Amino acid sequence: MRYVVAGAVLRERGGTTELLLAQRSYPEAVAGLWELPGGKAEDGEDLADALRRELLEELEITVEVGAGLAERVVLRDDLTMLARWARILRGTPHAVEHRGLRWVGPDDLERMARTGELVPADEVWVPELAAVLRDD
Ligand code: 523
Repeated sequence: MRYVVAGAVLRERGGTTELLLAQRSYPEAVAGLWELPGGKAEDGEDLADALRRELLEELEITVEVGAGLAERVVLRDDLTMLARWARILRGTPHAVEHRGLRWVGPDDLERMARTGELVPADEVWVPELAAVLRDD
């Protein structure tokens, strides 16, 4: 089994918590839609290491990787996607491979899910993400 690991990157802003979303630039089917940034782990690569590597490559940030979100998504027979909470230790996110980046609160996130602006596979995380964004 191969894994795609995505990061739920949070920041504190004026007493509210925000989540980083990244807009995919490829493939055609999902270009323009927003996702939790991440990518495929190499065979045998520790999943936290894989997420740190992907976010450094894609966003030029160094993150601390935390616990996993509850839901996992089967993308294909041989490919499962999961997400981990993450916090920026160094750097400001830049869209190296993405079309754009944005920070959202729970209302924005839920609205984007309703209007089909998220990568479909990522919709499974919206309830847990929104709950944490509201609680924090
Ligand atoms: N997803 C997805 N949501 C999400 C990510 C990071 C990835 O649905 N938040 C899917 C999209 C692709 C697969 O996972 O089907 C691999 O993601 P990708 O392309 O971001 O990972 P890479 O860059 O490691 O893989 P390659 O493009 O194959 O190099």
